[in-house]
Amino acid sequence: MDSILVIGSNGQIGTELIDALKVTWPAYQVISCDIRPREQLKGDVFVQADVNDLERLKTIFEQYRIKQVYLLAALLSATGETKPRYAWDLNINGLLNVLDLSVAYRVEKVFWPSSIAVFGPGSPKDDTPQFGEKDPQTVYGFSKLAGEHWCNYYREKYGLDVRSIRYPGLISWKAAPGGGTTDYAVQIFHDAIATESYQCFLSANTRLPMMYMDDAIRGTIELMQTPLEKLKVFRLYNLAGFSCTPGGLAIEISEHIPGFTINYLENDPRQQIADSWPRSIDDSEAQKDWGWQARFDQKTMTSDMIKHLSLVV
Ligand code: AKB
Repeated sequence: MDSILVIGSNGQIGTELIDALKVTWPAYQVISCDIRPREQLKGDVFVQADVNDLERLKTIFEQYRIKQVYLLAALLSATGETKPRYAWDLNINGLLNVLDLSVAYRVEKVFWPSSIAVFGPGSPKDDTPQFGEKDPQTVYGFSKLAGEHWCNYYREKYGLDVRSIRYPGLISWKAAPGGGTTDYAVQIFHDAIATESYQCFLSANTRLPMMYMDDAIRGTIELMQTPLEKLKVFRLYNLAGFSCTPGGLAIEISEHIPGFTINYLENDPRQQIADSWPRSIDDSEAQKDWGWQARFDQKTMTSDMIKHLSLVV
């Protein structure tokens, strides 16, 4: 049976993407794959594997007829700084393993997420464009930038159809993010509902690009469905949702939880990472090429997060 393989399926994106893949491609079997044991069965089959273990991955590509791969396993910006060598190994060697196997087993399409972390202090801070200066300051950021080049290399050299989105910070209620600089924008909701207070590791005015998970999943599926001839930007796109600050988000949350209070930690190492990133993203290339348009802004995202989390917390 033709299959879709999702590597890193237990994570923040995988948890939600699998359902969307099943709806979009009902004739395909969806195989969830993670280094951690299965949490709950998402997709049709679960296989445990480390993306760095080429031999193990190979057995999966041999066993199933894989037509699409979504490689979501990665170490994010904050954790990456505490384990730089491992972050590089996972983010780059894992990608190369998947690209090689995808060529060898004639996979039709590969999705690999990049990030706003490819930008740095030399990039324009506002409406950061698709092209132009990129001087990432973190291992995560420069592994994503190197990964973009590798994806392009496999496209050019082997004709592999690899597509990619530079995600902003992703906000979701179904699964927690792990080890990112933008994670505050998820934790703030959990703490607001549980304790009506939050201690933020970024300063009140740190503006960063964010996106609600519903938009991120829809954008990913739309990109993967778009006919190749429409994708002019070598299949790799900036994507914007909205931008927000911890202070602004706290005010928005107070409209739903009037007693909510926030205070700010000083000298957290994640502040420096956030300060090196864009404040907002220009996604006009995605708009032009495949009609991308975000649906959620800060207000609608906040209402939706609080509605869902109030039911589960
Ligand atoms: C992180 O904060 O590291 C990620 C990202 C922006 O890629 N959420």
